[in-house]
Amino acid sequence: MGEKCQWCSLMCALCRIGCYRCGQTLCCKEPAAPRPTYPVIAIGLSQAGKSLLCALLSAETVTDELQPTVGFSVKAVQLPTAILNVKELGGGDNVRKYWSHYFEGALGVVYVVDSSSNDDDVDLAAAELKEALSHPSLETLPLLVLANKQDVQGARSADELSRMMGLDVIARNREWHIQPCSKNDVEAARQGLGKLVTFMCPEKQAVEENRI
Ligand SMILES: Nc1nc2c(ncn2[C@@H]2O[C@H](COP(=O)(O)OP(=O)(O)OP(=O)(O)O)[C@@H](O)[C@H]2O)c(=O)[nH]1
Ligand SMILES: [Mg+2]
Repeated sequence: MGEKCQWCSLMCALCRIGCYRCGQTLCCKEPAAPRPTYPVIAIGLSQAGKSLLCALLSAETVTDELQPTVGFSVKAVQLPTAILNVKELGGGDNVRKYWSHYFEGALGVVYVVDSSSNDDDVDLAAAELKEALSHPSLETLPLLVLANKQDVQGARSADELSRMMGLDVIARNREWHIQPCSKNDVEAARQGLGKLVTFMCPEKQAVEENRI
């Protein structure tokens, strides 16, 4: 073997050792800590956009026209520091009276409102939220209100919706946040859910603020 070839073989061997060591270092890295899972319920009047948001947040492709939810549907939403098992309850006039059957075990409440709906529907949405939050299973749980359908012309801002619904009164004695979002801005909804996580687990607050 010529002197050059011997030199090449030596270099290759050194490279292989280097790669092996790198690999070892990578392998020896601590595995990422498992993320906690929180069960939350998502409620709101029919057509507020709960199913679409839940599908988009759980990275599902939505191809067909959505049907009103009958009973409930559960989707896992991945966040940087937690996984939310979101149980969406159908919001139709005939099914809202059954909401309370599904409240037990929830650690947080997501309330979706169609920000483009008329005054009467906003009032109805506020009344239904007030009633739901008075249930013993939800009495102290943190609340995220998603002011959805911000893409619709004339949609109310989150502040306006909050004032109209009287959220500061309805949600007093609990931590709450209102987040504008739409099917075109699902990341905003994801940020809102991140905030809800910080309410459910305050020590996550610092981490979440840096990572979401
Ligand atoms: N323009 C617009 N339309 C939306 C948005 N979100 C949902 N929609 C539409 O609103 C309709 C109702 O959406 P759903 O997600 O089925 O509403 P829901 O709250 O789950 O309704 P129920 O299951 O009956 O309680 C569908 O036609 C959606 O495509 C949005 O952000 N903007
Ligand atoms: Mg639905």
